[in-house]
Amino acid sequence: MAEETIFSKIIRKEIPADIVYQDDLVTAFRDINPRAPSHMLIIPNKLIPTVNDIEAEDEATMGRMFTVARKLAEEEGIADDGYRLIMNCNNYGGQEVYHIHMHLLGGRPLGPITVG
Ligand code: DGP
Repeated sequence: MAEETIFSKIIRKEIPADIVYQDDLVTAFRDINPRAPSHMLIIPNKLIPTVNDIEAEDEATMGRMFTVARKLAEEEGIADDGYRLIMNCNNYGGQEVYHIHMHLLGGRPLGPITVG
C-alpha cells in the first residue's frame, strides 16, 4: 500500500488549498509555488504514486485529467494562447510529491522545454 502524501489531505479537504475543480475521479487546485501566472495541479482522487504505477483500470481517470485540463484552460482564459501540461516521474523526472499530478501552466510564453 503506497504512503499517502499531502495531496490526499487536500482531496479530503483536511488542509486548505485553492481547489478549482473536484469530481468523483479527480481534483484540481492551484500550485502553492506557481511557476507561471496560471499554475494548477490536476490529480487523481485515487493514490497512484508515479506514472509507473498507472494500471489499465486507471484509463478513465487519466482521460478525465485531460478533459479537466482542457476545461480549466478555457476557464482560465489561456486556451487560445496555449499552455503546457507536465507530469514528472520519479527522481530523474524531478517528482517531489508521490501522488501523480499533471501540471497545467500558462498565462505567459513558456518557451522551449528546459531540463535542469
Ligand atoms: P513535482 O515536482 O512534479 O512533484 O511537483 C509538486 C508540486 O506540488 C510543486 O510544484 C509544489 C506543489 N505542492 C507541494 N505541496 C503542496 C501543497 O501543500 N499545496 C499545494 N497547493 N501545492 C503543493
